[in-house]
Amino acid sequence: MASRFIVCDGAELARLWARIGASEAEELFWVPREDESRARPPGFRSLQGGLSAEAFTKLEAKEGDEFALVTEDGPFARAAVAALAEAVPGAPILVMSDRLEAEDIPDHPCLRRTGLRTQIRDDVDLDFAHLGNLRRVVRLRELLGGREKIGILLQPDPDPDGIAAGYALRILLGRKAPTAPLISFGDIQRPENAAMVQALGLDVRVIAPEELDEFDGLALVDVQPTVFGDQPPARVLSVDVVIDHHPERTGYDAVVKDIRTGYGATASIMIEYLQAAGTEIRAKLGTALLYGIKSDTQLLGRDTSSADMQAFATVHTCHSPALLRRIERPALPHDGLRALGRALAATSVEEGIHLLVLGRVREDVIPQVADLGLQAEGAEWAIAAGVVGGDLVFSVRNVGYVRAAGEVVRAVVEGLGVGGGHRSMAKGIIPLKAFRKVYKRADRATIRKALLRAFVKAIHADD
Ligand SMILES: [Mn+2]
Repeated sequence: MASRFIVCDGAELARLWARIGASEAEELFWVPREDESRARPPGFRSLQGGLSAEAFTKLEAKEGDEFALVTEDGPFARAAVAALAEAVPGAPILVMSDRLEAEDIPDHPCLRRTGLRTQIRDDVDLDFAHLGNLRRVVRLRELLGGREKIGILLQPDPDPDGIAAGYALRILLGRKAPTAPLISFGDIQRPENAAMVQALGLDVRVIAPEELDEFDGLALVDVQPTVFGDQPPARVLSVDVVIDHHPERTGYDAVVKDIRTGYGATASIMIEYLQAAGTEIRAKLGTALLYGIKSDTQLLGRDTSSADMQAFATVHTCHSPALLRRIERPALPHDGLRALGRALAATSVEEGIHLLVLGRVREDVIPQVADLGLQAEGAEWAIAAGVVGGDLVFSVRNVGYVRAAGEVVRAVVEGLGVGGGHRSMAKGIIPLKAFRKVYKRADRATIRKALLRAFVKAIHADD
């Protein structure tokens, strides 16, 4: 267990600290002022030898321990930071003061300033959490700073959370795409996600495992090495960095590992890093991160922690609503709109189901039409279907208090194709070949009839 060492300047500040409510994991020290040597505040030990490197060395701090300096005095802060930096190089320091400014405090790689008299216990814990994030950022920058080319590896078929978190890591490292590209073993499949990278002007490069040799640094974001099949490439089993929120896996080595399974999104971890490092979050990055959290947590619903809420609130203040709209509502091609017009002309809601059959369309039109379809009066279910390549593809939405969409779609495609999803959103794909085998033809009228019947049956399966 890591310890926190609190060093207070004089009895008055020590008593103030005691009022804030010291926690048990903290070791409390005070440095008496000239006339105070007898007034030891209860619970505090005096720092033997004053503000010297020897005094701090005697505390025997371990890797991961943290320090807080509680003072309003410039010379005290300077002496303490210098002595600490000498005794425990790189140890994280929180300077708590209402009077000291940045220029009162010497440069230190892992130091954070915060207020004092306005603090309550929760603030202090939050400040230490920020300090812990800063320590990780310092470590990441130390580790990767000198590398020529760092691969930021995402899961195959990268999702918005992975893309946003990878992009955030690149910004955090002060890099650009050529020296820290986003890479993946498999291309982006979902049209919504392709729309995201396009709107953001990002690029995810698909590489073969052999191509990892061109990188002298490797960071995995939103994924862990053993996800890449039973026998992942040797290069990914020993990596520099893993930052993820999925259940922790074993069987690999990472120099820096930060896995927070309680978080709904890796983007939330990255937002904490950016904040702790004081890195400006510009609109493009803010929008990517906001969309990453939103999509991984289904707008702060599923698997959301208070950390995700905080992170979401942080990026909400710096995102671009226009850019977010472009990601969530990508431009519809005109022939897609005409197909929608034809489908709407014959619209009808039967047994709460609003089914729109579009004919041949670009794939990203289909989910957008399904969203729109649910707005029809009386609709509990909306299904948008279209032909993409050699497949019949359909997106499904429901109002949320009916049978789960994913379950229904799995029942509909059983024996014909693939499909799945969540409570209120799902997607299915049936190869036209398989469809024709059963229904003889695959014209719009046949598709409409077949899907409607299959959905009515699946929705009312247990009634
Ligand atoms: Mn994720």
